[in-house]
Amino acid sequence: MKLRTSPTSPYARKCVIVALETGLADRIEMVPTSPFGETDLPKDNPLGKVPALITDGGESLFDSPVICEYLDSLHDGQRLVPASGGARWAQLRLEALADGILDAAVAKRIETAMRPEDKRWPGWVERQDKAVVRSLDVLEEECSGWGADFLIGQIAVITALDYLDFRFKDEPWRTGRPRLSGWYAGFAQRSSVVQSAPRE
Ligand SMILES: N[C@@H](CCC(=O)N[C@@H](CS)C(=O)NCC(=O)O)C(=O)O
Repeated sequence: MKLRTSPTSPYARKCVIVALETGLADRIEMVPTSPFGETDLPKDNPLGKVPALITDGGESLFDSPVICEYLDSLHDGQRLVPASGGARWAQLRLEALADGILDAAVAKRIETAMRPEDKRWPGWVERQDKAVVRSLDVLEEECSGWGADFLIGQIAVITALDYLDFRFKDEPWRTGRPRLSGWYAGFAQRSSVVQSAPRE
């Protein structure tokens, strides 16, 4: 398999963490791809985004939740995406919330770091900020119930929190969120998390 990925993409990082957690990393060749540079990425993902996975059968899969669930179907260990029941919906909901934080943070990053200054829209950045704050507050309320779980939802959460540290380190998400900070500290040194840390 091949994973088209960029070392700063948090969505691709979710897939890398899943690959490491499930023991599949050795079966995946990483193909560095810059979605904003000159690239043939659309042949594997018409949306022009990373990550994209090319399976051993030559098919391409895209969108990190789809890739993560596909990888999770290839091993015999504990499922990171529960197959059914309440546990499945709880994990998919948590993944969606964390991915939504990423969507808002990435939109803000594009607006503030890439869009020409005279074309920026402060109201749009404010809207993304509010979405991030509301979602972090929900995580603060809910994280005490996660126990020792490190499933797809928690993988997405740690990826989102690390992305905030990586791109917005002057806007500390830990302030006023002691439980989420404690949860993060407990998992940040996990091998798959350390190995997949974003690199500029
Ligand atoms: N929903 C997608 C989002 C992927 C995404 O937005 N990736 C960014 C890199 S972090 C990208 O390739 N952006 C290029 C673009 O939006 O054109 C996923 O979960 O895989």
